[in-house]
Amino acid sequence: MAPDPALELKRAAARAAVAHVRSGMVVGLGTGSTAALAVEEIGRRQREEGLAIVGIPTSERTARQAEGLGISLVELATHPRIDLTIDGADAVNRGRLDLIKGLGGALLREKIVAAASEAMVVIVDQSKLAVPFGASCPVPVAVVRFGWQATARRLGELGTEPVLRLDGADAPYVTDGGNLILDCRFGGIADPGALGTAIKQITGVVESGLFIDLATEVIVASPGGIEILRRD
Ligand code: A5P
Repeated sequence: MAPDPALELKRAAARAAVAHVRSGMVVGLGTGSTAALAVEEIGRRQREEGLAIVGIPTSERTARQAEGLGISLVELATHPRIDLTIDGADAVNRGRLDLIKGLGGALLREKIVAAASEAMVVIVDQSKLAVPFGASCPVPVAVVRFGWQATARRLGELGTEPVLRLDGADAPYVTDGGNLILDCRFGGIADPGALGTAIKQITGVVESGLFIDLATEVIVASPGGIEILRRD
């Protein structure tokens, strides 16, 4: 089969991210198709270069992939300080490096792992840099099941029409942590930090997919090559 150029670019970005990984590190393992390429590359380096790390997965899906590759997994309880997390994103705010994450449903564990990390390297393709920030995708919000309709109404007061995420069988999508997800479109987001705070203040909200001040580097796979973005 002919190689897919877009996939090869993402693979190159994943390799650039995994180049930051050194033996002895505790590494946060992200979720999504792009993060999976980084996990694959860590597996390759373990096999071919003797890289020795332990990983903390951000989802059950990633845990299964990592285990299949022979990557040792540990828990935050025993390894509360993560050296580096490598993850994907659904949208990136160039300059500030704010992110929207959670279209893959793992935003809560992803944010807990990112917040415990010394550095967070994010891998995306160019489409994730669409402007204005937030116009291209909803902000996923994890909410507790109890009274989710009331939580959705309160979120609506922030100027969005929350949509309950469904799984393939038209039942509510349930996260690894047992929560529901409301996808909230805000259009362009002028002040992501203020919006993230406002969402978080609503009772019933567990976490929002707005990641503020967490990414330290974004590696963009674009047709022109790999572009590295750092915070202004
Ligand atoms: C998972 O919950 C998300 O935050 C992913 O990081 C995000 O959806 C990016 O996924 P892709 O790399 O598959 O686009």
